[in-house]
Amino acid sequence: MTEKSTDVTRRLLSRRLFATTAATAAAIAPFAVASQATAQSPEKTTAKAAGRTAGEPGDVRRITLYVDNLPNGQLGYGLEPGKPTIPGPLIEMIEGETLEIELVNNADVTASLHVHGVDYETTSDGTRMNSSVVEPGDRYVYTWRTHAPTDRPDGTIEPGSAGYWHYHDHVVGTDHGTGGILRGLYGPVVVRRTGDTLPDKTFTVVFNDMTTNNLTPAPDFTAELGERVEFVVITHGNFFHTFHIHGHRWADNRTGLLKGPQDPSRIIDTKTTGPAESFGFQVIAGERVGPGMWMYHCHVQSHSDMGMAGMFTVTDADGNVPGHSMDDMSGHSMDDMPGHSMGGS
Ligand SMILES: [Cu+2]
Repeated sequence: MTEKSTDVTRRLLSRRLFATTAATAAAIAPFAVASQATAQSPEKTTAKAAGRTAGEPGDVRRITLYVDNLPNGQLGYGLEPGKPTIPGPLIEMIEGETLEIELVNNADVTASLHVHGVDYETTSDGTRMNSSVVEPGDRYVYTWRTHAPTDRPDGTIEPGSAGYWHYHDHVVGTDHGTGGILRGLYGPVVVRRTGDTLPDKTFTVVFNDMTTNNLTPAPDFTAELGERVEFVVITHGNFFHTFHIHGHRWADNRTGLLKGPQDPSRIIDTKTTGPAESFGFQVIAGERVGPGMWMYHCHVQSHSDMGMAGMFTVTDADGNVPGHSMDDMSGHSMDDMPGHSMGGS
């Protein structure tokens, strides 16, 4: 038995033990808020068939986001009242779009919404200092704007908004939202550029102190061989981490994809990330390596040993992984995660 398989076996065992002893109420898959243009592709497609790209930006959109208490003292954002998730919903935009987010605070503490990467005025920065926090029972509208790259008069280029970003509370516990982030008030934002390649599915991994998505061990994700899978990786808390995924690699640039065979972007399978940093990339599940149970984990050894490790399971077309039973593939959290069930969405 190789060292790797020994390790996987041990992980599966400890995972099963954990499943029987710990409550994982917060392990709920976030819903995505697709941009209008993104949402126009109705049927599920695979990368093999599709090559879908982000369309033109839509008009101003308005969504409602709820803050709710979760069991065990945790907090979450959700698209429906009483259905918070950790991480919060994936919010997608296309450069040029404006999003108005009405935050409804159903929790028992003052909360807010602070975003990274997009354009907003001080009235939308989610701080007590700028009176943009929401008392329990109240609601407040935050406005996020995005723009495409433009030429400045001085000949330089103003960058566009496209990127892998995130949002979080900025008021629970301290005026920096330290308590809100710790308890689960964070989520992913993806701003795409018109023409960007769209994924079949997106998974969000948030290293938050010594948890992953406020879970220990880390949640599991499943895709089918050949699916275009997007990972959004965010870090919060007090530690630096090193994200690593087995069997897959990506380009260390805005999209994680190469623009051509001569694109000089460095290809990596490991990236060190500190508090409030975020990045993302796309892979073809199992490309050149096939179906399997591919670990993803923090590569700071003490961190992975303490549970910052989960499974990226790539199944064949029948939903199976050669050499593993269905029982092996059922991590504790996957059972609780709609949309992350075996066989994909
Ligand atoms: Cu770490």
